[in-house]
Amino acid sequence: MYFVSSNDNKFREIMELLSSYSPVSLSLKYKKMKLREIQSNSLEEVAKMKAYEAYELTRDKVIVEDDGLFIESLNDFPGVYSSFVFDTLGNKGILDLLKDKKNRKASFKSVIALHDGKKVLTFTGKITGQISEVIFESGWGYDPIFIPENTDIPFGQMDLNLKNKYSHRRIALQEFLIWYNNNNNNNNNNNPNREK
Ligand code: ITT
Repeated sequence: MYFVSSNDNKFREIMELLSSYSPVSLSLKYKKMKLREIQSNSLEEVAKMKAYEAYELTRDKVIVEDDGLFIESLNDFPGVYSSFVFDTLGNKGILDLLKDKKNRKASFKSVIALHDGKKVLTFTGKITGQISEVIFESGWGYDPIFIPENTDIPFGQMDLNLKNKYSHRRIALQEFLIWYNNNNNNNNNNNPNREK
């Protein structure tokens, strides 16, 4: 199965997760490519369209991912426009927009879409947190300004393992892996019902 994305960081996090989910034997190949993102107010729709395009390219089972950062006091901006806003305003632009806002609540959402050769399915992970007052030094994307709930450490200052404990991507991937395990039992060496 392929994972198609232009973002190496996503693949790194997904591989770290797969290595810690030992019951799942899934070999994931990375195809680096920027897929088209349609205009839609739904991450699910964007992810599905990415999955159709990725399948046309690979002609193999494929997963893709679409993410969005939703900031409460900005009426859920940047949301589905997160990629464009990151490339244009960046983290500094986001902090400027929040300059006078007391409410810094935000959520991060990941939608993983699978094309299994016949149909497209989506798996979602959502977490809540806060936008920081300052831009922390390390991390990619919005990681330097996003502090997940139940910790005061921004994503940008977490190692892969710790980020995966909190992350929207981990939740979506876990959903996908549950589906994958249930639907690939015949090929799974760890299936307890498998004939020895
Ligand atoms: P694709 O090629 O997979 O589309 P992308 O980087 O364009 O990669 P998205 O459109 O899914 O990714 O993501 C929207 C934005 O959110 C984009 O600027 C990402 O860098 C950022 N982002 C996504 N997941 C993130 C995470 O876990 N931490 C920080 N920023 C993240």
